[in-house]
Amino acid sequence: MKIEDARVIVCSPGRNFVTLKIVTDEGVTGVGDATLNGRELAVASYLADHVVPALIGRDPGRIEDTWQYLYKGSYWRRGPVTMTAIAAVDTALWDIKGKVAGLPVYQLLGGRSREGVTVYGHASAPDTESVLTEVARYVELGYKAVRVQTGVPGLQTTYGVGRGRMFYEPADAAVPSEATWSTERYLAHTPSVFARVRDEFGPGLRLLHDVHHRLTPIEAARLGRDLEPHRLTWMEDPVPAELQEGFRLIRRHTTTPIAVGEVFNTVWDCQQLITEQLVDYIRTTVVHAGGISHLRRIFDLAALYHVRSGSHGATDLSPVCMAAALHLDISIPNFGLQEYMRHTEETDAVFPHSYRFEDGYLLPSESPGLGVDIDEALAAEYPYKPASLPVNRLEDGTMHSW
Ligand code: KDG
Ligand code: MG
Repeated sequence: MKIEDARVIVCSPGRNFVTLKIVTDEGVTGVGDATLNGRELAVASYLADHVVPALIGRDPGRIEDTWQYLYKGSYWRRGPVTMTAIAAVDTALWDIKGKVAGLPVYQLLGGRSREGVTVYGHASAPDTESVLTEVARYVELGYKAVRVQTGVPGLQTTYGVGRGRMFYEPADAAVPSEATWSTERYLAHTPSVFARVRDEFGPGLRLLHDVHHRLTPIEAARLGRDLEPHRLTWMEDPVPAELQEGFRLIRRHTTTPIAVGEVFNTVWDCQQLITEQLVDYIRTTVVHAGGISHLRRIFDLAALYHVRSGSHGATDLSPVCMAAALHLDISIPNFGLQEYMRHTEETDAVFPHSYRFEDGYLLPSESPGLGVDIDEALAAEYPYKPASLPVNRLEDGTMHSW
């Protein structure tokens, strides 16, 4: 079998997505997500201009060899654009391998290690009282874990607070919109939200919170300590993680578990965090960390150090990524949680899939391969729309991490 064609499909059904579809000479096809929020066209060009020509004529069964060819062969290693492009190829080749074998991909990864993939949803609202209604909505749907984000008094907008129920989309303008941030206001407010939510919903519900890279290590240590009585499952991205040793300082002061990794691309980005046990959950994803092959390597390293998976699953990761993530999640021994933000109806229509939500779990498809596809004719009805993630400034105008 040989790769005969590979198409890069850019579309915007509800938001922008980049998808790679690989076609073999025997008519078997595979799909991979290549979406990098706000930088979609860079990956589309990387694939179309530099990767696709080298794929034609290759054996689609050689997944590892193709991964190494694209990683070592580019000379310029790592980075989100390169690793997202490699991820798309890797994911599509696993899809093809599953279809050729007549098995869902999780069977090729060792089979089930659990009955379902526990997911967490996003409850967000402008204030504490209204977020209680949103948490209740998820509990009613059967969710066992809920991420809680609220507005911060004195700030007009805050990361993670959606405009509509059960939907959140931060990439909102061609040129980045600007938000204002105050660490002081945030730290004064957030512990009281979790006190109220824990009080209302009791000890059984798993609660999570995303700090979105906005604190310094000592500020994060203080937040972690203030949140300890409310028993969070994790505090996510407390600080920007380029300085991995900075997590030692957070660890010294708090037992609130830490989850990091949605912006990481390789095992090298999380090596110190994992091997020094500075985090509890590693949140790298199929689409941004080199596909199923490389993400499994990261999770295997994590398993040696009692670190569990907690893959990113926001709406900018397409149903193709979610389908792939579920095959990995169900098979690995050290699964923790999977983020699950529901896609819009338009997105779901363009990416027909057979994974399903049931009582707080997502269940991977039983179809051969990944169990997801792209309807190319429908995708063509939703052309790309420039959209960037916002930027963030402190109240005095200083640029800050968003
Ligand atoms: O593209 C960026 C979003 O996916 C990110 O802001 C969402 O932090 C996020 C999360 O945890 O889902
Ligand atoms: Mg996050």
